[in-house]
Amino acid sequence: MRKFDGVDLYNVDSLFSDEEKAVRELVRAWTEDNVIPIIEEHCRKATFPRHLVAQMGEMGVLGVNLHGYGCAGMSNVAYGLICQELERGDSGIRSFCSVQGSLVMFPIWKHGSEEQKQKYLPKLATGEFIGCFGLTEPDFGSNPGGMITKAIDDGDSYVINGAKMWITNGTVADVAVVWAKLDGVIRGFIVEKGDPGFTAPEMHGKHSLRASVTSELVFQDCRIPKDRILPHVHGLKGPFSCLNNARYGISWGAIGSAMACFHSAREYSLSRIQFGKPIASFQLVQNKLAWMVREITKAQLLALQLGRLKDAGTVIPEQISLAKMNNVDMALQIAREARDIHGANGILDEYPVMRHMANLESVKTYEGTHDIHNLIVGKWITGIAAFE
Ligand code: TGC
Ligand code: FAD
Repeated sequence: MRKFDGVDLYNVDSLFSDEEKAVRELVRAWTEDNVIPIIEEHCRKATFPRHLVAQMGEMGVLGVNLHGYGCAGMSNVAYGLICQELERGDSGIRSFCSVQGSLVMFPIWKHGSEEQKQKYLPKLATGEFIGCFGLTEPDFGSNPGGMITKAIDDGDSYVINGAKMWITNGTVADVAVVWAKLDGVIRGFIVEKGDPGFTAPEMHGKHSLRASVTSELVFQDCRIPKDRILPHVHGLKGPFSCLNNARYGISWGAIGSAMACFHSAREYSLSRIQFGKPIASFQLVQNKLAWMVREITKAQLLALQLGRLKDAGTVIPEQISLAKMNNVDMALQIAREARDIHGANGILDEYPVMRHMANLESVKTYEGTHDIHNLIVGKWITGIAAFE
């Protein structure tokens, strides 16, 4: 198979800065050399390639769009391109980076005390610490405002009781940013591995994101010191402020999955001979490939404009919802068409398409399901919240 060299019919490259292109090339080469050769084996065994964490830290991609505390302070577009390249390898690797940077480092950076920032951010940036983000509960997924995990004020400690589910990185995390109600108001707490009353058993049996750790977080009279509350945020806008960043990254990451599936389908169609000709010479196959490039191109321009709005500080959550919903849907459809072009071979793990397809089923659901994002945009259009 020819080496992947991007998908860029519209010269979108000309819209990136030199720094943005340089970081994309760095991460593209790293993914090619370090993720793609090993990822199928990790998926087969359902193991997370943990040794990659320090390498990601060394490249500076963890919390790359944050300033200070050992973070690279690059643009949101650069962060998006990093997500794209990581997810071309595997959604689980991009998930790791999203959770660490957008869901753990961001809330500490934005809502934490100076002491919390000094203590956690440099180690999270290098990958010495791994983080996870606990919002979803067994009975509260799309509706996190109903959460029952609760903290009570007990002298010099907070005591947390409850459970979180579907938490990326949970079992391997050193630091968990956990959302719980204190006196009925949602607050963020930093729970550390080894805190009394805290366990994080791994969830098994996933057909999707197999190279990513997914866990429960269980709090049974979990006692943490008072200085572990995030002091500067109250209410649901705390976790949602983090989700804005992670959903933004996903809108780019999905393009990476789509590119991987398109690339594999194009190469396969050029080499697979049926009826005496490469299948790429048949009009119906070309129609599918042309449709893929059409959709990838639209997704690239959508993500780029979203990134520029985010860099300008004018982005609104509804714009992020539209891009997350569109680009993940686009990638999932491309994965399915790419599988079709590979014929029976498409179901083998010799090719990346089925893995991307299965991963994207999770990506469609997490960080707000496709339909929840539809409803967020629907509310922006009509002024009516149709969630309840
Ligand atoms: P609602 O009444 O609309 O809002 C409550 C408060 O939050 C504020 N807010 C936001 N703030 C910042 N950014 C946003 N995007 C915000 N959206 C809402 C809002 O202004 C309000 O503030 P205030 O001051 O008035 O209190 O909330 P609701 O309970 O009606 O919920 C609406 C809904 C359904 C859209 C929301 O709950 C939702 O987005 N649900 C989806 C849940 C979700 O995305 N969960 C993700 C879990 S984390 C995850 O999946 C990680 S995957 C990691 C990986 O591996 O990559
Ligand atoms: P539900 O909310 O039960 O939804 C089920 C279906 O009902 C969906 O189709 C949904 O769109 C639909 N639905 C729900 N409400 C409405 C409505 N009002 N109107 C119309 N349709 C509706 N969470 C974390 O906190 N941290 C993590 O790190 C994390 N990582 C994850 C990793 C993986 C691999 C997965 C699969 C999930 C992860 N999640 C995480 C959880 C994820 O955010 C939730 O799964 C997601 O928010 C949806 O919640 P749910 O699964 O409970 O589905």
